[in-house]
Formats: sequence, C-alpha cells, structure tokens
Amino acid sequence: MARLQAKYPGEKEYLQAVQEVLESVEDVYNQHPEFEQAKIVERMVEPDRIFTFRVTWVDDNGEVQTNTGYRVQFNSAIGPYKGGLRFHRAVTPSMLKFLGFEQTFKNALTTLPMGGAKGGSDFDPKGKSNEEIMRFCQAFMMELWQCIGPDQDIPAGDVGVGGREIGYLYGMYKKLARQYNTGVLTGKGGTWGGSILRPEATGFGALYFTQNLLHKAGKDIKGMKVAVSGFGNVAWGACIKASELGAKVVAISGPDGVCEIPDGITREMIDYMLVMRASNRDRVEDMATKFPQKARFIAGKKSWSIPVDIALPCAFQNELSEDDAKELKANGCFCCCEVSNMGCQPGAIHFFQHNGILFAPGKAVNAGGVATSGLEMTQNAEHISWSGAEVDEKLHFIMDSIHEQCVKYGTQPDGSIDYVKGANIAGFMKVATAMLEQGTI
Ligand code: 2IT
Repeated sequence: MARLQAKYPGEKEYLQAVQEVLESVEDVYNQHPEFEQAKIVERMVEPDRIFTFRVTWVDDNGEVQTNTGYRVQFNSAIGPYKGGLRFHRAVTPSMLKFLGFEQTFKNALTTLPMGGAKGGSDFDPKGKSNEEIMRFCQAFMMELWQCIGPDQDIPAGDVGVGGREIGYLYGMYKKLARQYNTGVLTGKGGTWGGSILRPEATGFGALYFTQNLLHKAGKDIKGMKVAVSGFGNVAWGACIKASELGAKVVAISGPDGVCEIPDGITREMIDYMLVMRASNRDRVEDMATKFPQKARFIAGKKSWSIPVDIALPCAFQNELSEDDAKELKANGCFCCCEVSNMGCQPGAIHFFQHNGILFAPGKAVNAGGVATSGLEMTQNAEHISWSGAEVDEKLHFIMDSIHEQCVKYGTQPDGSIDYVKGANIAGFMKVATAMLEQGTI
C-alpha cells in the first residue's frame, strides 16, 4: 500500500478499493508462498492497460465541446475484459481504476469467464438533450471501437449510460467495424441482441442476494421497510423486486435530497423513475411533484435519515458515511446490502461490522448485473435469445452461488459470516490461481 500511495498520490478511490481487498486477503495470501513468489499482488493491482482519448462533439448551440474518454482494461486472467462505461462529470482515472479493480473480483464471483474492465468519460449528461447525448456517444465510439471486440473487451452501461446510450454506441460501432457483432456491447435493446431482464438484473440479483443473507440470519424480507438511494437503473430494479417480495420501499433519493414514501413505493411510481432518468434533470423532487399525496421531498437529506430495517445504497461510491451508518442503527436498521460499487465508506463498514449490523459488499451484491451481461454474451454467441424465465432462473442460481462462496470463504471461527472477506477471498483466489497458471506475463 505504501508503494502504491507513493506512486499514485491522490488516487483516493483506487487506493481505497485496493486497501480493502488486500486487508481481506492478507491471511490466505501468506499461506500461499507461490503467489508471493510470482508477485501476484503487485501484478494484480496494476491495470493491464489504460486507453485515454479526446472526445470532441458539437452541442445544440453549435459550440464545440471537449471531454476525455477512457477504457481501463484491468485484468484478463479468467476471460475477456468486461465492465461498464460511466458518464459522469466527476470521472477520473482513479475512479475508473477503482471500478475496474472491483470489477475483476466481482466478475470472478459470477462463475462466468469474464475479466475486469471499466471505462467512461467526464461528460455530464445532466441537462443534455437527446441529440447531444447521441452526438457524444458517437464521438466517444469513434475512438473506443479500436479497443473493444466480442472476444476482447465488452463494455456495458454504468452510471449515466443506459439502454439509450448503448443504442447510440452500438450504432456507431457497427458503422465503423462494418460487422454485425452484437456481442461487443451488453445492455442492448431487446430487438437487436439485448437479453431479457438485463435492465432489471442488478436490482433483482441484489434482492436475491439479500434474501439469502436474511435467510441465513433466520429472517425474512417480507414486511420489512427498505431505504433505497438514487433513482437510476439499479434503484429501479431493486424497487421492483423488493416490492414483489413483500418489502416496503419507503425512500428513494437524488443529489437534491430524499423522497420519503411512508406507504411504500407503488408500481406507478417505479415506472415514473424511468421518466425521471430519461429527463436528464437528475432531481428526485420530481417524484414528489408528480405524486404529492404519496411522496414527501426533504431537501438536502439522504435516504439514511429515514427509519428502516434494511438499507440498500444504489447510487454512487462512498454515498454512505460512518455518521449515516450510526443514524441508520439509531433508527433500528439491522442490515445493509451495498448495491452501488463501494457505496459505503470504510468507517461505515467498520461500524456495521462492529455493531451487529449485517453487511454485504457491492462486488457480491450487485454482481447480478454483469452476470446477466455474461448471459447476454452467451445468447449473442449462439445467435439465440432465452425467455425471461430462463434468464431469471440462471440469475437466481448465480446469486445463490455467490452467496455460497461468501459463506465458504467468510465464515469466522465464532460462526458469524464476514461477507467482505468472503467475497474478496473467493474472487482473489480464482483470479490469482488463473494468473499463476498462465505464467509471468
Ligand atoms: O458495475 C457493474 O458491474 C456494471 N456497471 C455492469 C457491467 C456489465 O458489464 O454489465
């Protein structure tokens, strides 16, 4: 860590993600001198390569705009590079390195053969028109297409990149590559190679995992009050499945504040989340404006200020602080399943783990998204599409398996389960073993 801190000063998110994994795997690493000899950790923390490129496009006023695009190809030990694209004003190499690093272990947990990658741009979708989004996606792909391919590197969505953006990206890829290679991107539309349930998969998978964790603890999600953060694709899928399983989602949030929904979110409100996302306004207050009888907007507050049983961070890294964790506990919360990537700050995780609150990390909880991307790749390679029931069954099976891996590697001498250790050790062992077997490259 000291060496990395000196080499990459200021890469806060990247150093945070690496620190968490290294702390978790320290004991097993020291039991494997062959890992040490092959310098597995030193190699694993460095991305295989990073592409950086300028993206120039023209806005609706005819003004030329310049952004920076990236693709971090982190690790290909167990399969081709795989991971989403994030369009957000705060995107930096540090953010994409942390996400690519996490993705490597997450993808290993899915049981599918996928390496880790992440990419994106500091382009800010907020307030942009549909035409501006299209022109940006096309300009971005003019550079990216050279770096990707169905057996090489397969991007998908992440924050700021959903079905619409994947459509524009794919259209441009096809024009440049002159091949109808659907397997080059996942999260596509249903009529042109997309998998049924991919949009729902991250949220659905997170709830399947949460169900397993609660069962293991002798509890049931039925009747529980749930706080979700954000209102994007991941929050949307989580709200659908949580409601379906009989829980009550009483909070969603945005950068502007929280919407408290005392009687629980309705299907109509969940559908409206899609309208809010497509508007690019980035305001959760719009929900309370549309449903004034059901939702109450509280400016400047987070979902963690609402009394609940279960917290599901679904928005952005470090969105839940130690103070938030304390407030959740004081209000009776007993479980936090991290759905966003690194959604909880280290102090919050430490507080949960030392105060009897069940906690599971994003790389296990949210892996259903990329797992279903893996299922989309399989369908594309076979030129077929599966039914929703078939995809859901496979997703459920994968989430069960991820939970089992966490239990296998995370069960402590006192019988409790450390899901952070479990997920990190399971992912690490798979990637480290593959790297060792493939020699010094
Ligand atoms: O963080 C993630 O796992 C994603 N954004 C999904 C990546 C993917 O390739 O589906």
